[in-house]
Amino acid sequence: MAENYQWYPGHMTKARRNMQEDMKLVDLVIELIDARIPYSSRNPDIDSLAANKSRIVLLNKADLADERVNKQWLSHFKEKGIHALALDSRNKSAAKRIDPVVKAACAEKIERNRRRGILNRPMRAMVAGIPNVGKSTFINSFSGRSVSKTGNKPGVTKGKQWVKLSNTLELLDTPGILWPKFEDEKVGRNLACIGSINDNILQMYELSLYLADFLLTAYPGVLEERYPLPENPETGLSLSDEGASSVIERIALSRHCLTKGSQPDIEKAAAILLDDFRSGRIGKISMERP
Ligand SMILES: Nc1nc2c(ncn2[C@@H]2O[C@H](COP(=O)(O)OP(=O)(O)OP(=O)(O)O)[C@@H](O)[C@H]2O)c(=O)[nH]1
Ligand SMILES: [Mg+2]
Repeated sequence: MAENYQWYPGHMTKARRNMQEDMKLVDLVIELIDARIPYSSRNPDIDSLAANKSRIVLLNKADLADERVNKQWLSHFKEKGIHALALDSRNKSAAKRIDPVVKAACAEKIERNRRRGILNRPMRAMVAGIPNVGKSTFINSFSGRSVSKTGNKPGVTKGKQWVKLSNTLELLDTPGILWPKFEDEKVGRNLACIGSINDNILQMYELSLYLADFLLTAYPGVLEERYPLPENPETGLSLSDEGASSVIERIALSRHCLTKGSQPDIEKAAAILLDDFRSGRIGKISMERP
């Protein structure tokens, strides 16, 4: 499970080495990023690791992101000459939509092979992305069988396994795990908001304030819709007029979460807000725009 990932320098070195080894075997890299935070969930090192390879970017978990913003990201990547697709990986028929994108991304390589007289050699691809982004889910949907366990398991086969998907494509059955970029504090926070890095109880309240702040500004009205509350009788202010900390307090009140001393249980409320956001119950929301 993604929750078990701890990115110590040693792990990062190992992940990088694995990635470099696997990279030698493939023609195409299918890079999964999270549609809600395409910037924060993308590891820029992939650009040098996958230099000279055909590339596809998949905006995964697009079902949880803002459709309008998904479109903006797709045109952003298109402008940069990168083949991209927005996707809900759990949906098997949607996963098939990448077939023509693969052909387009590999067109040059296929043509080069043809000129050298190499015909019908399938393109070899690997799936890469940070933990929990949906790599295993995608591989299973795309291949139509259960080749890759969702979650993490020790004791995998030493030899590389290939899954033949069609006459034109073979997939490495072990996904490449990319390390997140934590250097920027905001990136770390965004990754934590979508649940792709450890929740630390102490930091959870702080994180919920960050998320509430973002939602109040970028998606006015969604919090009121999810946590209906009359205006504050003391101040006469509505939820959106009050700051993030009072949002959390009022979520606690609306969910009847009280501490033993009858105070709003803000830790519980913080967990509720984060959980509701991660599972899409607050709505389709994108935290980053191109
Ligand atoms: N809503 C939604 N959930 C998804 C999608 N793709 C994957 N998930 C869910 O995201 C979670 C993680 O998916 P995995 O496929 O295990 O992710 P992974 O990248 O293989 O994770 P690691 O093996 O830990 O690196 C699972 O609960 C999936 O059901 C998607 O497109 N939409
Ligand atoms: Mg996996």
